[in-house]
Amino acid sequence: MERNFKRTLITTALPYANGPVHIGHLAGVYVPADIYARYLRLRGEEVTMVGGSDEHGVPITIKARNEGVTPQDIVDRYHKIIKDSFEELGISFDVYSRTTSDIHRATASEFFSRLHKKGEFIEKTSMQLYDEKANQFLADRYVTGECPHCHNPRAYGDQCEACGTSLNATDLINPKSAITGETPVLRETHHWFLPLDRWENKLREWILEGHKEWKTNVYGQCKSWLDLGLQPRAVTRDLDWGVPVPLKEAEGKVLYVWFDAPIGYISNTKEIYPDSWEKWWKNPETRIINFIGKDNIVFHCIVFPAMLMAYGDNYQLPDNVPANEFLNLEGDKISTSRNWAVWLHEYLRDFPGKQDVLRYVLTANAPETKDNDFTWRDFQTRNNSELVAILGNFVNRVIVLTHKYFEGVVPEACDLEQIDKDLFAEVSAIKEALTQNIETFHFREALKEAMNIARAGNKYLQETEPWKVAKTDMKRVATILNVALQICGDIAVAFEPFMPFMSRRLADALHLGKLTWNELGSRDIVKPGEHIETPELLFEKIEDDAINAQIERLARIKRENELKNFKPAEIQEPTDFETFSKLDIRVGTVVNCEKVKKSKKLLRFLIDDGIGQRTILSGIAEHYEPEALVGRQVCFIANFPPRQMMGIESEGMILSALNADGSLSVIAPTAKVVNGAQVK
Ligand code: B3M
Ligand code: ZN
Repeated sequence: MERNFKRTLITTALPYANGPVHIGHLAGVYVPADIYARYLRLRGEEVTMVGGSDEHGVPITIKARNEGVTPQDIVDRYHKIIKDSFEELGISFDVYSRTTSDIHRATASEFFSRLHKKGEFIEKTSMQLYDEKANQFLADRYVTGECPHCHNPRAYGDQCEACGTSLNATDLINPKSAITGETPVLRETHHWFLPLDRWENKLREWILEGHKEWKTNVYGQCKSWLDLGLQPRAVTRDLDWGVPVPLKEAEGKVLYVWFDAPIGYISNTKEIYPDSWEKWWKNPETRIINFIGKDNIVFHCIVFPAMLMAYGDNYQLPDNVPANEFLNLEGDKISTSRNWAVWLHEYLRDFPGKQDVLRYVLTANAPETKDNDFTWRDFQTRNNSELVAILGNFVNRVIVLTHKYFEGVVPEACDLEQIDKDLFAEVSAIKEALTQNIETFHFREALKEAMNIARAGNKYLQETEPWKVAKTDMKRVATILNVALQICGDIAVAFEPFMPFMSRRLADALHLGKLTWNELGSRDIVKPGEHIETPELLFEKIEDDAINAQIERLARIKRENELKNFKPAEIQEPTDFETFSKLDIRVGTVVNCEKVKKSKKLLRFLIDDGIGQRTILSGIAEHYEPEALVGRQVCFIANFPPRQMMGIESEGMILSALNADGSLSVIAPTAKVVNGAQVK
């Protein structure tokens, strides 16, 4: 493959250290970036992957305030969780740092100073929202209110999540402070703005003319931003958490988090290469790739490039920004605040040793071209019927056969037959497609191709049937198993970027040293004469219990959210006591209760109402076991005319309360009363 660059710098979006990372982050950014980095390393290319935690910004200060701790406490806590869990998942950062590091503060500060000296900012005094009770200016997530575009009542001061529009806090209708809930007032303040409009033509040319090869979602978003026309953007904030603005007249102000965060990519590079970092940033022979999620496109394709151009000094712009769409969870948008997520550190705890399974499923389902859905059932199916049944099964069969016929020693191949040559040809074709897909950031397709190697291997065993040939021709068996073992070697290489743990175990069992992409498809990866270890099974079946526990956890969270977000219905039209008293509500004891045949909802009650017994049907079968209600008192309307349901006459109606999650709970007196007592 021809290269017009010498090295690749891979950057990964810096996750906010206000919570752990979840599968949405992984599928969108870190798993694809890691696949790409590992692939380039297998090719022997010079590559660096940088990452780190984004430790500034309003969400962190809000979280600290809510918990009564300092922002530093918050970022220390989450930085550690994030860093450790990435490491355990095998995300192979060359550096994973943080934006509260000294080197970052110094780098961001210098960046601002130079732009300031060069006259790259404009200064504006404007009216900003101010919380008089908290004594502070409010920007970004410190303000909520109604979106002026779609009228979502819960838009934030930097963005409306319902319609995706980026906002200024002063755009919100009926703004409220997120700190005190008060209505803020307008107060004058002074800020520095980066006039993006100055860079509009250059950005147009660079992206719209120069990067037509970018993913359509990325190109399209850039085009619509550019077509709307760029405006100056404030790069400073009135806040006490962040990188201080390095100007005397800017006391109490910090850099806007989106100004300092992307500079983090530079600081992190400096951290590992204090003396040679510039060759990664200022040398046109270096290619920079930004892995991000779709909500960060504008900052990486418009704002940060404008900052780099304004800085000058030969800073290179990204060569590609393969942003992904979003991953949903069981049909709903992943949300940190609603706890609707599969958290990486919890996954690692609940599924120890199964890093590769998650990496596999997230890649197989990667939201590369559209939003996609993660479900636990799909996770289980992909493990059981792909990893176990296709991949694991093939490798296991080959190794077991090698032990059975050759005491575990790799046999020599004799003359190859057509079927053997066909298999090698097939693997070569797969390698080409696999390589092509990785090179163009189509990792899902790439993974499918890698899986095709295992499929081809299984087919080969089925067709050559070495267990039958063993009765007559051991030389042929030797060849077949030699060939099949080469395919196992191919699997170790091809899957290394996707499932590095499995790959290493397999490579160790086959006595392969350092893997290289070059050997993929060759006929002598696995050397005759080597003794093959029997590895533990590469993958094991995931049982229903483990999956059900996860599904139940999500169901519980959903219920909790419904309760939290419950909004009582509007109060009905006024009525009067006379109308109320026409309803004869009474208490009775349940003498018998059973399900109505052929009905999902109905229970049939026999109620002792003090006068006699009456039958009442009630639609609560989904919420109660009938036996559990026998002997309990309930309230019912006694003077409804009888009515037929499912061929049974119902004489009244049992009263229940409708809960936020749709469940029904029968109404009962708090102490036992006589049957027939009236409810007043
Ligand atoms: N922390 C936003 C995010 O996590 C932001 C990314 C910064 S990348 C320089 O989505
Ligand atoms: Zn909106």
